[in-house]
Amino acid sequence: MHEHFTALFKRCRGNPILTAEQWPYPVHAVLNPGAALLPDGTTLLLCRVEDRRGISHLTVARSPNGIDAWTIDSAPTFAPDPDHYPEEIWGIEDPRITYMPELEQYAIAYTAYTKSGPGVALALTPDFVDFKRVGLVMQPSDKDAALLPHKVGGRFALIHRPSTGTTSDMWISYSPDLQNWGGHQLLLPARRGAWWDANKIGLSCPPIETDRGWLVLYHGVRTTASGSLYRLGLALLDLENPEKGLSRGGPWMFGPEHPYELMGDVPNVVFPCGYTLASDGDTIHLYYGAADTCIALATGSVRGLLEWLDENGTEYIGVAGQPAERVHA
Ligand code: BMA
Repeated sequence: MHEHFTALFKRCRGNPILTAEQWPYPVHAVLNPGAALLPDGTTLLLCRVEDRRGISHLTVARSPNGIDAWTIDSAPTFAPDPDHYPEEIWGIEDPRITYMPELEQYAIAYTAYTKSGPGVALALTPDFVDFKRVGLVMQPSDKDAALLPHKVGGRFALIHRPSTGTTSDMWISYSPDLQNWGGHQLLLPARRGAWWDANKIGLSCPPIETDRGWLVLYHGVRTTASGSLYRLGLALLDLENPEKGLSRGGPWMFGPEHPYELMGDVPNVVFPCGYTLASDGDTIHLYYGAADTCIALATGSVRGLLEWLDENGTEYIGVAGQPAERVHA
């Protein structure tokens, strides 16, 4: 198992690559960044920044190689606006970025921390300078959302993670206009019992489009006597109909191991919200929050992930919409 960890994703030697100390203004922690590779080759991270009140905003960091030499915006790039969007009263968190060719804009799905708990909000931007909010699209409790880059059956598709109290599973919903959402279907249920991904899972970075299907990295939360363990798993969804699951990994494939992942505000957390794909079409740079304190990078490959899933995946039974109990005992 351990071999697979190191073979699948290789941590950057410079980890953590971004910390609060590097910020141009006083902040408490930087974590859980969304990522985009801009047309000029610049890697852009939209970092969640927690201030010294506990409220989060988003700030852009840019690097020519995606590893170091980061230039960080000198003030919050995208800040909560509770006067106009009351759902952002307690901050905005954990952005996932999807470039939408049809809109010629980047769509950002983020958590709006409302007085009733976390909900999913959307915003659009052509350049990460001007942002236009769509508003709250999924009411609390819901989070861990990303848009697919193309319409499915003529509608936009959003993966998200509503919580029912007893279980937190991944769902997919559809919209003609990004504002009105329906057609809700269970996409990937949390497992049960002793599993590493029992009871609570959520999308990590936006799904990765491959010729074999949508490669989905998700986090599983194991509740223990001394807190939660956040680890990563893999699933593959049909390209044409993402509701159809093709394969799901048994074991987790990446988990907290290094000191910066094991110690911090929330120990034992690796939490990716973004990746970039290199021009070879295969190399993945996965950006993740470590222990809710700093930002780290690990590098993997699409081919490697698919091969791992061939070895470690099980065909997953049925199509979304079935009760979780019947899909995974
Ligand atoms: C989740 C989110 C993430 C966070 C993680 C670990 O529920 O709040 O922002 O990184 O918990 O604390």
